[in-house]
Amino acid sequence: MLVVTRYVALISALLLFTTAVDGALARKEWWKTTLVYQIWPRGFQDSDGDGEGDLKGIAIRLDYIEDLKVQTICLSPIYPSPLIDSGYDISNYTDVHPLFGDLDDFDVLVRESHNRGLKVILDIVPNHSSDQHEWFQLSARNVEPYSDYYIWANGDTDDDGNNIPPTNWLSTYSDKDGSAWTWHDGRRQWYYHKFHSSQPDLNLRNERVIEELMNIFDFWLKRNVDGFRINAVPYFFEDEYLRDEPAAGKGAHTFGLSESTALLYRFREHINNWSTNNGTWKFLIAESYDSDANLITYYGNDTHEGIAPFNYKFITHVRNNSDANHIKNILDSWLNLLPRNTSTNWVLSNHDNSRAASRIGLNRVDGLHMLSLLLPGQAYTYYGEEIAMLDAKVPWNRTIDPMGCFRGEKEFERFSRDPARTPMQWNSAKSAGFTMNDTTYLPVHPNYIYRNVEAQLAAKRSNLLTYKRLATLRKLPIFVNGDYEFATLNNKRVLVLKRSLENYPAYIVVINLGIRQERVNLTSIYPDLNAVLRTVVESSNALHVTITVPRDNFILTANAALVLSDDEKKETSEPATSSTPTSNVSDEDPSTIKSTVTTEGAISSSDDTAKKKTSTSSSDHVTPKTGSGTTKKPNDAALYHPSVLNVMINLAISVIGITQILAVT
Ligand SMILES: *[C@@H]1O[C@H](CO)[C@@H](O)[C@H](O)[C@H]1NC(C)=O
Ligand SMILES: *[C@@H]1O[C@H](CO)[C@@H](O)[C@H](O)[C@H]1NC(C)=O
Ligand SMILES: *[C@@H]1O[C@H](CO)[C@@H](O)[C@H](O)[C@H]1NC(C)=O
Ligand SMILES: *[C@@H]1O[C@H](CO)[C@@H](O)[C@H](O)[C@H]1NC(C)=O
Ligand SMILES: *[C@@H]1O[C@H](CO)[C@@H](O)[C@H](O)[C@H]1NC(C)=O
Ligand SMILES: *[C@@H]1O[C@H](CO)[C@@H](O)[C@H](O)[C@H]1NC(C)=O
Ligand SMILES: *[C@@H]1O[C@H](CO)[C@@H](O)[C@H](O)[C@H]1NC(C)=O
Ligand SMILES: *[C@@H]1O[C@H](CO)[C@@H](O)[C@H](O)[C@H]1NC(C)=O
Ligand SMILES: *[C@@H]1O[C@H](CO)[C@@H](O)[C@H](O)[C@H]1NC(C)=O
Ligand SMILES: *[C@@H]1O[C@H](CO)[C@@H](O)[C@H](O)[C@H]1NC(C)=O
Ligand SMILES: CC(=O)N[C@H]1CO[C@H](CO)[C@@H](O)[C@@H]1O
Ligand SMILES: [Ca+2]
Ligand SMILES: [Ca+2]
Repeated sequence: MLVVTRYVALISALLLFTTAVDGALARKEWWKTTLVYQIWPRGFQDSDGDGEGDLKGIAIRLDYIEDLKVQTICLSPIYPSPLIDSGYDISNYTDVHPLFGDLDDFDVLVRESHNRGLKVILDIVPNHSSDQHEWFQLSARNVEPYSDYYIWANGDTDDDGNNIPPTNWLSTYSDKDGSAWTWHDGRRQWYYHKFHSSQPDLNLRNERVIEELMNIFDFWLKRNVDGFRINAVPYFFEDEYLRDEPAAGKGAHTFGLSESTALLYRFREHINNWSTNNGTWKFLIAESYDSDANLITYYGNDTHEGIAPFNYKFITHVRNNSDANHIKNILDSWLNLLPRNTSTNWVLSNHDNSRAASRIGLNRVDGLHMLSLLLPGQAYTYYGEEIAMLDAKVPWNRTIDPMGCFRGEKEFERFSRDPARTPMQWNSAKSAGFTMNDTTYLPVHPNYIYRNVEAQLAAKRSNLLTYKRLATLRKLPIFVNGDYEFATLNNKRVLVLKRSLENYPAYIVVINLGIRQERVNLTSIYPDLNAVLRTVVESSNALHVTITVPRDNFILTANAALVLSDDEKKETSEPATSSTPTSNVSDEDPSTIKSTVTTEGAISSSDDTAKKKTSTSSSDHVTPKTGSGTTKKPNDAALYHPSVLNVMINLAISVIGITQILAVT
């Protein structure tokens, strides 16, 4: 097994495209390493008791958001909408949905956020509007200048004289045979909609439409928003000549066209102009699940600055059975693709996908946060991820997501995104503290009784407390500007991330991705570290944690993870401190139970740990950095004199991988 430890340096003082236009003005790229909290407005906090979240509710929770140490909030759509696609069907881009409040509420939210040093960014949907938008209503009646605002076409007739759609293009929201074209009786033409039939695609080849979009940016920039998330980029353009796709639904003529990238460059230029004129720098990010090659073009070319794409590798490539090598390779290969002087971002989950705790494993959430928050670049947290909220079971008769509704009662569960959009779990009171109402817009996950913010703040260890420590830690210069390096140990079961910066002690993240305990020896990969490392942050599934660990011998139980620092003086080997917080085993994740069974009783104290060590060497597989074969260690404990063993007992760390520590009161 050959382990290649790549060493890629990211340049810290990033001055992108410093052109003559903005050369005089120092660009403040505050967003480069910002920690963004994505809020789903309907599900976050209700302020008026109607069972739906709103802007005043978000404002009420700003203390919490500030305390999380996040720096930016990103709001999913807040605009007027028939809410067929939860607000991604916009009927007016320059107003607020009455359900969420009004523009005054928005201004208050922005002001109060700014008072706390929080930035606010909005989700903009340039690909399509709602069919309730005035533009579409006028377009459907052929009123100028709107007649060409959408994608209209005549289509054909079949042998029986029925109208048939102009092309074989398919819609995402329909069943598998669903055409992306809908016949409009009024205009007697077909209109194109990649998503729901109530979401007609805008004609982005029409310069007036582009102008409208630029005006929309300006409208919100004037209201002091700090930037935008540009939604659904690869769907912007379709084949101008309306040609059939060779394979229907594969997107050859409807997905990832280079014109979509070129439009991003225009958005960037427009907003840079605004920034230059107003002396304030804005944040832009592009949402896309396109190919790596296309995503890289979003960053820009030699003449045009672009808009960084979301890095969705954790969502698209990491699963509950991903081992350390897999994750290392996925992350390394993405990082190695990045153009010079650019940075990336890390996203574990969002409103379109199963929640990280359900998709990758409840017990792995803290380890994943150690990666996403401590890797270079921006990090994104989807509301509730910080308490490891799980997908909820939403019954058919409560399902509202069109992707679920379209599939029918038998299949909806495989497609509906509602399970990841349920109300935030604040406390154990009625409706999880989300609302005073017994009825909520989607059902509350029944585990809110113990999985909630209040309980996790009160607990000795919790996902939330671990998250907050990581969010604080990531502001250190080493995480902002340092180099990074991945390694794997113990036959791919342990993933290691090292961050380093000249004149700073290194930080090492060690994650056990396996379901059994691992004895870790970092010496083979990092022989130059101090013999004793300081424990900086531990995952919440830790029961017993010591202040320091020996570099060459510590134990991580199933799915446990640690952030270690090399700043410990060699002589100050603190005695082990043990703690036994109240704990319980959750019954909600099968993998949890499995790992509990694996380690239960095996390690309940440091003594047991050491005994375990003397009795087994089975987990002691270390892959040396330069070696070409797995070195199986001899039964090392036998090599130690009893007094040496005692010292090791004191230093040994045993992180018990039972489950989350829950304060059930
Ligand atoms: C509670 O929520 C339901 C459903 O959203 C709504 O019909 C009802 O009016 C709400 N109750 C109050 C007091 O607002
Ligand atoms: C959007 O709403 C604002 C405020 O109500 C209104 O002035 C504007 O005309 C609306 N725009 C469209 C396109 O409907
Ligand atoms: C960069 O992309 C834009 C938009 O596609 C294009 O007009 C321009 O020629 C490209 N520049 C270079 C150097 O390729
Ligand atoms: C940005 O400003 C420059 C210089 O004033 C101008 O030439 C260019 O057209 C502007 N671009 C956009 C997209 O508004
Ligand atoms: C910012 O600059 C734009 C031009 O790019 C201008 O239209 C706008 O009014 C300016 N906004 C403020 C608040 O000065
Ligand atoms: C990258 O950034 C460095 C340091 O800011 C600068 O010297 C270099 O010219 C930049 N390279 C490119 C390709 O922009
Ligand atoms: C949904 O169906 C369940 C039975 O499966 C029923 O108990 C419940 O009342 C229904 N809810 C609504 C809102 O119709
Ligand atoms: C740790 O690994 C190093 C280098 O591979 C080895 O020399 C040392 O004996 C190991 N220590 C333990 C306690 O296994
Ligand atoms: C753990 O949960 C069980 C029921 O699930 C309960 O009976 C027991 O008292 C709990 N233990 C602790 C320590 O909270
Ligand atoms: C992993 O996920 C798959 C579905 O993707 C599921 O069937 C399986 O039970 C999960 N395994 C564990 C251990 O959670
Ligand atoms: C990640 C994201 O924003 N996805 C959105 C793309 O656009 C569709 C259609 O509006 C939405 O449903 C998705 O949520
Ligand atoms: Ca409300
Ligand atoms: Ca489109």
